[in-house]
Amino acid sequence: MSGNDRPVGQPTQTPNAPADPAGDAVLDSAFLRACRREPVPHTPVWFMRQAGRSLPEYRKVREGVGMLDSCMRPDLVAEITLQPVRRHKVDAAIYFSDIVVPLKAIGVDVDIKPGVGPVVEKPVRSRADLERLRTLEPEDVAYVTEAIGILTRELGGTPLIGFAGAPFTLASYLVEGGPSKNHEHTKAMMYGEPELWADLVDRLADITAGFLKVQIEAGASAVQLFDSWVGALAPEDYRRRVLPGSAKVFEAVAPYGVPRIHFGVGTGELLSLMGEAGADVVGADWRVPVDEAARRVGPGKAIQGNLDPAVLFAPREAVEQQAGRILRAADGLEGHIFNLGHGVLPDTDPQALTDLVSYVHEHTS
Ligand code: 1CP
Repeated sequence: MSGNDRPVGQPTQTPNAPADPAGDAVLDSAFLRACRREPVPHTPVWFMRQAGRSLPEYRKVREGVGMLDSCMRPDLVAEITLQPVRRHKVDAAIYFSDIVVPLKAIGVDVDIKPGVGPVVEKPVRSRADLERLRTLEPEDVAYVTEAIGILTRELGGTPLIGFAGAPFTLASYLVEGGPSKNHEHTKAMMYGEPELWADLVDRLADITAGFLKVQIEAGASAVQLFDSWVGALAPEDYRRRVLPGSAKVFEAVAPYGVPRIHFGVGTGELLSLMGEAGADVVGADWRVPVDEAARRVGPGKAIQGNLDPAVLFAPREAVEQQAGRILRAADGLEGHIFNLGHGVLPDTDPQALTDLVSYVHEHTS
């Protein structure tokens, strides 16, 4: 916009940089400041899986709409993403989607079955199966670009976190054909056909990087790579067989300069390697205190976490006691983002989440 056609009352800061108050507020938000390990007005809070199952307003708008169908409807995605921001006053929104959306977008026969999770009709077990996984093009997920366009307008100064599943966790669903406790087929491929495994991880890294780039280019201010099930691995296997793929994803999005968060469950022994993969922020579950997590991750990275989501079923005083313990452990850390140690459980009382946000804000400002 040139100086002449600028609407009255919207002065620019400099002739070549039109004022973007919402964009400036996002950059200066407590969440992004904490990711950059800068001083914050209060500890920022958001919750993994904050959009969705625990909210009555979510269940209402999802009535009669399949999970993956809902992810492809920009109006619905925007509404569901905004719901927890309106209700809980969290410091960041997380884009409503699922880790299998990019797989669906490239033609994988995956569906999300209620009460089960992602189910893949024909699991990936051979090289021919791997060849079916093509590269993701931005046109494959045009609805993501459209939804993020709506969201960046509606969110004002609240940052939007984009996300994707990391290669190991995606591979687990693809190879097993659905949720798995022991990841036996996945590990059988990893140890029995190491070249096929390496190629699968590499292909998934490209798909994931492509999906994150679409979200960042559309306006996401940070990204989280969910490697939810990678805690099933020993450090040496993670280093050799998984880290290269996750590192490729982080490297691909590095030029955008947005904070990159890396999270997995049961990853106490992997925290330093997960940081090494290239994240700016490392998420920890509740099994390792945040100060110890920071020590394991090493300097130069912020820490996210880590209240056990089951604690939210205890009375308010007990929740505050446990949250207080985390805030004391985080006192003195260079960057701390308060979160749960894993996603919000479906039967969580939404009021417990709203109260927790106020507690963290009040006790850190
Ligand atoms: O705030 C939000 O809820 C954002 C949306 C979101 C996210 C971040 C959904 C919607 N899924 C995810 C990520 C996701 N999906 C992960 C990584 C995060 C984590 O570890 O929790 C994983 C592992 C999945 C896979 C998945 N999708 C599962 C887990 C199954 C298993 O292996 O045990 C399930 C149940 C789903 C379905 C799903 N995804 C999202 C929702 C709201 C649902 C429930 C289905 C529904 O409401 O119909």
